[in-house]
Amino acid sequence: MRVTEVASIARGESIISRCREIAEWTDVPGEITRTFLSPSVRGVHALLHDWMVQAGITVRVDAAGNLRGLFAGATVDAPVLIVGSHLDTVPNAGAFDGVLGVVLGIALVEELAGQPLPFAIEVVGFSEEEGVRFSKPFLGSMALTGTLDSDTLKLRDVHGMSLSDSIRNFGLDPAAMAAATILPGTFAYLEMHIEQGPLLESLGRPLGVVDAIVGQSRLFASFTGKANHAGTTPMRLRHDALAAAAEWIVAVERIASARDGLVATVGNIDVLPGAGNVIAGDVAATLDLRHAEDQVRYAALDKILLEAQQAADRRGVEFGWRQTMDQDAVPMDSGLANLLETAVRGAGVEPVRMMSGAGHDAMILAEKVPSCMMFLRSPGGLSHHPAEAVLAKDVAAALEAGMEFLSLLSDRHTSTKAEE
Ligand code: HGY
Ligand code: MN
Ligand code: MN
Repeated sequence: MRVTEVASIARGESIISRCREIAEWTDVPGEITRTFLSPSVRGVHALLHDWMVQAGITVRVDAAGNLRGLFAGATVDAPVLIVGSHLDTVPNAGAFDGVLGVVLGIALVEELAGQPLPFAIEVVGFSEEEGVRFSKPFLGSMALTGTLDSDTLKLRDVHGMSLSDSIRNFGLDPAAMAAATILPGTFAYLEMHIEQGPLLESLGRPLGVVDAIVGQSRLFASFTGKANHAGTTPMRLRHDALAAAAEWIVAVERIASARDGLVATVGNIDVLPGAGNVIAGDVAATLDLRHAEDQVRYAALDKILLEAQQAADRRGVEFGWRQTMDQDAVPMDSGLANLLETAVRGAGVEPVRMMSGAGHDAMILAEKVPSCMMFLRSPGGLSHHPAEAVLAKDVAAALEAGMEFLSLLSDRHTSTKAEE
């Protein structure tokens, strides 16, 4: 079912302009920042709702704030393919991380022009993947897998509001979380997402097919020393929390640089009291550690924690840490990945089979639903940055590959039915 000429560059541009229209909804004027069920999400939901309804999709918002659009299959008992990604962003983000996968999902349904397939398509815009507001990622997709539990609902944001109250504030009912799980008959999940890295561009290729998503460890580290006067305290009498943290951060970089495929980031640091003429008494820092092999990541984490303890001990500073994420590497469904590879080739593009260094909702959905991911080239390898981009010709190719994928899935369903 090759898309007619519509999957042209113009079609790619129309999808890009929709992503940019969504980007105008932000919590922070002048940049793109949208966190879990923040006021700007209402505007995003309204835009997507209208586009979905025009495409013949029925729309609801579930108890976790996920936008759930269902395009019915040919029969009432038709199985369900989910096509989706997330609608939240990191602070000062680009316009395509997450959003592109939802807009492309709607575009696939639009290409069907009302013609039902042997399966329904549920286009999902997840409410929270980045983990910014409650320091816990994947809240939206966890609702679909039934793992958004009561403890998680008690998490509080920096203003002290609980996750459950933020849901109520948005006009939703956290008690209805059970109705947010995946629909009966859901047989596969497809996420189309920008690569957010340099590989596809370095190979001159527009589309990739993901084999696995790397594992992640995220934690908060704390260094507790003794604030004191910067002018009167001799160096040998100091308990400088920031000096301890600084030595640790350089050690984190050294440990990660020494192992292929290992990445470690201290992305945020808070220093108290934070005055130039006061020795830092307290430092809180984040750590994000990733690798495709879990044992490598675990071993690196042990080394990194030992380095922190030693840097603190050398200064009479206390070190503590609180893990917020321990997500093992997640392989994508090989059958779907192979089908997706065939679909990309059917769209006239030679696909690249690759790992994902970025986390995605697919790693949560994969616990319950065979999942696959298609990557689009990231110009400059840039993401989590306002200059994040995507090429219209690559979006057109992704749409055409997505249509090929639907066609291959339809053929598979039709032949399975015939055998029954
Ligand atoms: O951090 C990540 O890997 C993803 O962009 N949330
Ligand atoms: Mn992201
Ligand atoms: Mn993302």
